[in-house]
Amino acid sequence: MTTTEQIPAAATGPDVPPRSGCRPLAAAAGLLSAGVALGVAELAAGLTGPQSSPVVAVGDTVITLVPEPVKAFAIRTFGEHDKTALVVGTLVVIAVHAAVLGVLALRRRAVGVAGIALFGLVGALAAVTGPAGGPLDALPVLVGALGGTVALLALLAPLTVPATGTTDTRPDDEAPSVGRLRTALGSGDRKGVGLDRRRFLLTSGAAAGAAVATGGAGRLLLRRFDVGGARADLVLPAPASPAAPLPVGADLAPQVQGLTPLFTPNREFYRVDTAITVPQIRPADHRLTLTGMFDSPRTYTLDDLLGRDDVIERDITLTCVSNTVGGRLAGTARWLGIPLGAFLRENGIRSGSDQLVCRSSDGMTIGAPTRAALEVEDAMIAFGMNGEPLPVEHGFPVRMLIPGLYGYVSACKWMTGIEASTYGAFDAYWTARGWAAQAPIEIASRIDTPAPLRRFPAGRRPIAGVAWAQTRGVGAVEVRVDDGPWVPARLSSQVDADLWRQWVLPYDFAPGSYQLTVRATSAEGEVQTGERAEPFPDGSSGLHSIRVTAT
Ligand SMILES: Nc1nc2c(c(=O)[nH]1)N[C@H]1C(S)=C(S)[C@@H](COP(=O)(O)O)O[C@H]1N2
Ligand SMILES: [Mo]
Repeated sequence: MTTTEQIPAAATGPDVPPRSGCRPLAAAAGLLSAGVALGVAELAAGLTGPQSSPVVAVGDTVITLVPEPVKAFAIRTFGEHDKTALVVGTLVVIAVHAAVLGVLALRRRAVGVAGIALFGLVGALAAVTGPAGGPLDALPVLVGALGGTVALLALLAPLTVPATGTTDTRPDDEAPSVGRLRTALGSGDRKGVGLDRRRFLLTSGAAAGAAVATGGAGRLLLRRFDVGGARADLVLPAPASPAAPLPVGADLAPQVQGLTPLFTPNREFYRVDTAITVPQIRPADHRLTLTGMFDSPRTYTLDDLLGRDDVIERDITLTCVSNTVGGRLAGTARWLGIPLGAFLRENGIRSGSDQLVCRSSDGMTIGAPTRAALEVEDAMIAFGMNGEPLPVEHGFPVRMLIPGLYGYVSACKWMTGIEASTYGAFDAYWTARGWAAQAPIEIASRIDTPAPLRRFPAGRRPIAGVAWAQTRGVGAVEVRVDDGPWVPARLSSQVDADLWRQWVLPYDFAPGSYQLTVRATSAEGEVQTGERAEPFPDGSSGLHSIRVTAT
């Protein structure tokens, strides 16, 4: 081998056959480059907004594109953590690709650069076409891709320094020069290329530092989009029509350990939505715009809504269509807002409209039946939840609620628009994905205590839980032990037909194993069906049944 063969290799790098022992380091170089890319992108997103952060943008697109069964599986498996799982999944995919790209780029730099460019393009496309995306949102991904490319090339360079051997054993601290390497080293395992381990470590340290610093700075910058402070400063109006006082015995939870309380604290309230980053709407910037089949549609500011003289306070149990039998995707709160029906009539809603397309700032569309919006008592546009402004995760500053309908066809969060439309004219987000266009909440009941598969000492203990049949009301709850008769449980006092009711049945457990099953009957006499159905496409059904053991 002559020196003239080696020098062009030094200039181009990629065409030098690298030592196979370098592969793990090249994979690490890929990973670090991805870190730099994400960090730099996060920093840029600090300027353009959270929706343009690449992992968020890609995740948003994944949510939009994945088939419903996969989404249902994610909600079933990860519950409230479905989006964390998605972000982690996206990061794992990026990491694996980055490591592979690093190894490929060891031989051919062009492959690495092309790979990153491809990733950048996909990310940019995702950001721009995302639900809240604009052209500017491509910037962070593209800047990040550039940063990643620079990092990758810098990290791979010390893995393929042109030499007649390796530089592993190079004793001094000076940066190597091609000439010195060629002369100083002779013990390499491969001719033509060497490894400068020290320079690789230094460059790696710099890359890791850059990733952490840019990512951290981006995170800090992104905080300025948070509306937590503005939310805390918001003063809610007093209701012209307060919630009815609770009857005695409305909440049995203080007496029964493990029983779900009547009201769900805000921070424990279930959350289901497609938003990876929670939309942050400043109260001063919020507008609720009416469009479509109205005679006199208007745009409202938040102050317009808060300042109305028909503010109501109502207790409503909200339920998700994705709730499985015995599941926890249901919660009760005291909501503050304005009556939806009156609001729609005031704006001259036309009789031809059978669907309200509610739009949120993150591009979600929730299609609610106009008739229910007009006729269901206590349907509302809410801005308060359990005595506070809506938590940001629950739709701050404004959301919709229609008792008796699953959240995906009624409870639009971060609501910025209501279009009076028809089912014929528009398929809302979930309908376009195969979920039923209209979906009243099924009668449901759940055993909270004892917990499934629990072992406990024999003796008397309560079997207890909750049941709901919004707008109809729960009339009765019965429990069956093994194949025994249905035994009526004691119910908490009914607060409102739109609220769940707790039920309790004290039972003497002799030592042994038991199958406990619960069923509810609505106040109208409809008995909860034992026929099992999955949530898709219009809500689960079937009886909650658990096995426990007394010892
Ligand atoms: N903007 C927006 N609103 C939304 C959703 C969403 O994904 N985006 N999900 C709906 C669904 S499926 C349900 S069950 C309820 C849940 O409301 P919560 O998270 O406050 O419990 O919000 C509804 N409103
Ligand atoms: Mo839902």
